[in-house]
Amino acid sequence: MIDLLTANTPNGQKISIMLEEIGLEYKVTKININKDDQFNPEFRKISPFSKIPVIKDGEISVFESGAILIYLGEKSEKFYDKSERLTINQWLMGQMAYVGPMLGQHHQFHHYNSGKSEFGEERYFKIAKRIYEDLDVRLGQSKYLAGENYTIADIATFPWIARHDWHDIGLKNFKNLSRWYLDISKREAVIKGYDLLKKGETVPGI
Ligand SMILES: N[C@@H](CCC(=O)N[C@@H](CS)C(=O)NCC(=O)O)C(=O)O
Repeated sequence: MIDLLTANTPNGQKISIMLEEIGLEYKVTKININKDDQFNPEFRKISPFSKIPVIKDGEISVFESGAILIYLGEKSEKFYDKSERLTINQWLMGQMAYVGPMLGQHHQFHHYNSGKSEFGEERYFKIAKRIYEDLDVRLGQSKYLAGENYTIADIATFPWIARHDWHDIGLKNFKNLSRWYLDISKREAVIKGYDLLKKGETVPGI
């Protein structure tokens, strides 16, 4: 049984979606990041940057959502096909290093703290729009980010685009990205994994 230590954020949802997709038994341990649970010394032993998500699999613990997706992809031999790894890794790293962090800043300036910094709002709005445009171009060339198959790169990216209401970029104007989003949002594992805290959270439509 895998223990998923997490919160209901996009980075947390990546892992619950993956666990639902591969059908491994898991339990969720909620880390309340609004109440500083992440700084608990016990948690810091397995999460050196004091961040969710983390998984414990017996004696093994893994932090960083990209590393967790790779670990689970290798373990289950699902959504991380050996022959496609070079391409999957590029889209996964792009999500980890660019798409997630930039959209995360856009959430901070545009959604949570609008009116506090014109520079921050403009900068991250522009970057978020570029991300939508670039993903739309890619998804005009292939069905999923890493090619014709649904992979951990899609699982990593989906929960970030699911916050599209906060982004105000207009997801429905991006034909290929919308097609990809709607396709993934219908998956049973995605619907279940999205509601990881069992609070009735539903995947947003467009
Ligand atoms: N690169 C990390 C980012 C994780 C991350 O930013 N987690 C946030 C929630 S989405 C967190 O734990 N924040 C609490 C804090 O920074 O104190 C990953 O993908 O796992």
